[in-house]
Order: sequence, then structure tokens, then C-alpha cells
Amino acid sequence: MMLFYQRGNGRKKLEIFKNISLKYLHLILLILLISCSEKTDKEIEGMVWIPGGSFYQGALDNDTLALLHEKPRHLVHIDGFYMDISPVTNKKFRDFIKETGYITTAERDVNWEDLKKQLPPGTDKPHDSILKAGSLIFTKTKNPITNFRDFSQWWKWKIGANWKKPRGDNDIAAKDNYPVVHISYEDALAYCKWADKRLPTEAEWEYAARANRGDAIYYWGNSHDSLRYKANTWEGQFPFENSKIDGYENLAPVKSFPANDFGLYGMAGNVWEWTSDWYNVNYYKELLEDTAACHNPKGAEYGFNPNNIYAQEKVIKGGSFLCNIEYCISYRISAKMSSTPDTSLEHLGFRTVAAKNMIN
Ligand SMILES: [Ca+2]
Repeated sequence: MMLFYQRGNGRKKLEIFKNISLKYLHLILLILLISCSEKTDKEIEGMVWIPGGSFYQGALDNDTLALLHEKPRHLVHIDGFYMDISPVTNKKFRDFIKETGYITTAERDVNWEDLKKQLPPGTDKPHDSILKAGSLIFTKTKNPITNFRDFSQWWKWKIGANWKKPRGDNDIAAKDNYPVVHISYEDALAYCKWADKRLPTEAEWEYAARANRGDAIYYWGNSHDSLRYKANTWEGQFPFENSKIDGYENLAPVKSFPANDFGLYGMAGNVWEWTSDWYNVNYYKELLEDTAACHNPKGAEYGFNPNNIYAQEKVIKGGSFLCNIEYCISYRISAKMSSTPDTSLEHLGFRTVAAKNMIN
């Protein structure tokens, strides 16, 4: 190369040298960029790498669909992590049960001493026959309703309902690729321990669902018209009549609807998913005043739900097959609800995540 330069005239040599220098500079920069960027080359079966970045968590002030606990919106930074492509399926959960012999919350009789701590003092103990192992299942109402605050109109305690029998009297033999449901937070943690994974924080979950779409309301953008093609929800008059326009009245198999821009399926509708955060309605306000806490936020120190002051609840995200535009539009990215760690429901599952250093 040096010989080549020596044979050219001075000006030409300088230009060539500049060009080559620039070329090498680009190459060096490229190598530096590659070496400094997060390594994403390791493929983890069933998971996708979510590259780290910053995003605004929560809903815009002028978002009229959002509930107060989705505001104020605040800037958050998330480090990269691996996330399950879809919620944990019946098949995966069965593998866990076979290896560990774990018995889920819904398969154990209810411990009244534990339950009464979550209820107003003086609440009468239910009859022992009610405290048998079971879970909450959804039941359509016989007529349209007007009081949407009374969940007991469509949630029923079903003895014998659990992940193996989601309706109490049916089984999941042919439903390996359906999301597992009737999973309590405690059950999800036990699975994570077995799988060497963990639950996502609320911020990680929302960041992954948003997938760099800025202020989009839904994972696919802002159009509600395409809902039927994007998520399994309740279309019709909740909880009385389901038009099944999206093809499913109840649960859908995982990957029945498109993935978001990070390649994640089921981030809207079908099943709610546990996060590791305590549900505290004041947490977003605290984050606004503590920007240091906005780097990988882990959630509030304790739960606080003014509508359920005796219980500590965890944040759940994503909405379910029961979400409806007139009642619970929780297939929106910023939407959330809460549940106590020992609760299991027919529309509640989970997915796991893993930091890079958790992967062998
Ligand atoms: Ca549906």
C-alpha cells in the first residue's frame, strides 16, 4: 500500500489517503459500535431480545381512555432483557409441574386466616364448603347489566377450577398451545424459580409492549377499527353477549394474532399477565420527582389501592379476552389492573423475562 502512494503525485496521494483513512475510520467506528452494543447474538428458545432504551411510561394527560393510575406519564430507561415470545403455555407449565410436583394456589383449600387479612375487619368466615380448592371463572350474564362495578355478576367461585381444568369440569388435553391460566402470582414465581427466569417489572412489560411506537395507544398504532385482527377481546355487549368477531369467545391459542414490533405475541387481550411491581396508585407521581428511580424502575415499595385498602396487590398488564371497549379497554399499552398475589382467575397468566446475566 505504501508503494502505491509513493508512485502517485502528491495531491492525488493525499486524496487517496484521505479516502482510505475515512474508509478505515468508518470500519473502526463500526467495530466499536458492534463491540459497545448489547450482544443479541445468543438465541434463547422461546424468547426474544428486547433492546434497551428510553420510553414514556403511562398515558398522555389528554388521553381520555386512560384511567388516573396510568398518569402522569414519565420518562423511563430500561436495560435490554430477554422476554418470552408469548405467555407461558399449558405445555410449558405441565413440564414444570411434572419436574417439581408443585401444587398451585387454586389446587389448595383456601386458608381463611390468610384470606381474612385482605378483607375488612369483622368479615364473616364463609362456610367451609366454599373454602375448598377452586378458582374464579367467568360466567356470562343472562341479561344486559348497568352496574359494572359489581364483578360478582360475572365472576363465580368454582370449586375444582384450576390450570388443569380452567372451567372446573373440562380439561386441557388438547390445549397445549393455549396460555396457562388460573395462575397466582405465587405460582408464577415458583415457575420462574424452576426456569431460572423472573417476572417482568411493569415498566419492562410496558416498554416491550410499546416497542418504540412512541405515544401509540395500541401495540399496532391508534386505530381501534382493526382490533378484531390484532387481539382476542370481548366484542359485543359485555358481559351478556359476545359477537366473536375476532374468532374467539374465550381463550385463544398463543400466537393467534400478530406479533408486535419486538416480535412479542399476545401483548394485548387474551390473558392478563403478572408483573413483579406492587400496585400503588401514587407510584407514577413519585417517579416524576425521582428521576434516578426511573432507570429500570422496580415498582413501589408496597401496594396501595384505595379501592381495596386491606390487601396488597400486584400490577397485571395486557388485558384479556374479556376486555371490551365499553367496559375495560385494557388492551391499550398503558392500561393496567391489579390483583392480590394469591388470586387466580380464568383470564390471568404470565410470561417470563431474563437479564443477560441470567442466561448461561
Ligand atoms: Ca374474542
